[in-house]
Amino acid sequence: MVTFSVSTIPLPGMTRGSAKWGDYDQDGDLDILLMGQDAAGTWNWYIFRNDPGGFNQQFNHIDYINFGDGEWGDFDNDGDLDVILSGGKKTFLYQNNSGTFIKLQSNFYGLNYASVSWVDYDNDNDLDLFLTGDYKLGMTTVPVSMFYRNNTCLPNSIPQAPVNLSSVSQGDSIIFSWNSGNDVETSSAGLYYNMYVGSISNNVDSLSPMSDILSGQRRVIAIGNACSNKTWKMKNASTGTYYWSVQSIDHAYAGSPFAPEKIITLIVGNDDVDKSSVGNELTVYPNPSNGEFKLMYIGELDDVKMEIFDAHAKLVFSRFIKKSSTNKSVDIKSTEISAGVYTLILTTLKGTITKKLVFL
Ligand SMILES: [Ca+2]
Ligand SMILES: [Ca+2]
Ligand SMILES: [Ca+2]
Ligand SMILES: [Ca+2]
Repeated sequence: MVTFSVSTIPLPGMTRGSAKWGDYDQDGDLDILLMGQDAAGTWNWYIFRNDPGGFNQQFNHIDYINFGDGEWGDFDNDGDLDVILSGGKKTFLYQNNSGTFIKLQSNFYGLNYASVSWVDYDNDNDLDLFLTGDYKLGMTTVPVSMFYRNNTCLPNSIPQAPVNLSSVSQGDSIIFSWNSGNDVETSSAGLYYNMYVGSISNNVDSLSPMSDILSGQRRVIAIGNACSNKTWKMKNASTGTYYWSVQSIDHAYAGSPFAPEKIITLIVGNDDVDKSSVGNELTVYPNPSNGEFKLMYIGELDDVKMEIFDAHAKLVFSRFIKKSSTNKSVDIKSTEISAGVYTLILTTLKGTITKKLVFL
């Protein structure tokens, strides 16, 4: 069973609205945009800044906005997060002016029961607006869905990739880290990050970035899966080789290309680890050996990937052994490897087995 702990961080109760995360002050942590109705029945929107020790209220705008939605987005491409709010038959756009929010005149429909989202639907590198909700037309109310194309600013430039990617294994975890990317508009400290991890090159089967990993183009309008962090821990990982990279995301939700892909091999434990029935079917003999040994198997096996790693988890030998129904052993010569204790990993479709291998 998955469990979560309840935090004691104090925040006002809100209803009939929404809560969104964004680093509006570009200091590398996520702040909260909160809108709706508070316990006193007042229709408010707030920003709570993420500070050491808790969240501090920065704004308390009584705009009589309720039954609706709010969202962060850099609509004017100056690199900082602005705010759109809709609800209570109103829609307001606030421009972030060095941390102070200025309400702009706009021609947006005022909606009730509204949903708002930024999206660059015409792919011209600025955020357009999508609004849905109830619109009061005379004596009747009609549901509407509205696109507003952004014509107000210079196009956003996509950020540059993070640099100095590194990773280290720790038990059954891998800790990934990198240094900041860059962007013309959004400060380096304000960028978000978005990772992929795969079991083969250019694959996302362990962690998907929801981006095209070749171009970096985002498939969603959202901050990255690593949020504002420049380090990320993958827990409960299995023995194996992992291919990974990370991209920067700016405040217009544009993704940089991914940094050049990195590789890390994780070996969980030093003792024989049998993760499948294959452990009863594969043995090596002799062990210890002088580098020449036999891989012996019982029954009809699938193809076997054999990898030998040194004490620093560096791959020193690999061989792919094709499926065979006649030979019950395969001679392996790895005599160029110096004496020592190594880890042998055998992978088949049935699973993985890890063995300690000693060369004399
Ligand atoms: Ca922040
Ligand atoms: Ca802005
Ligand atoms: Ca656009
Ligand atoms: Ca940018």
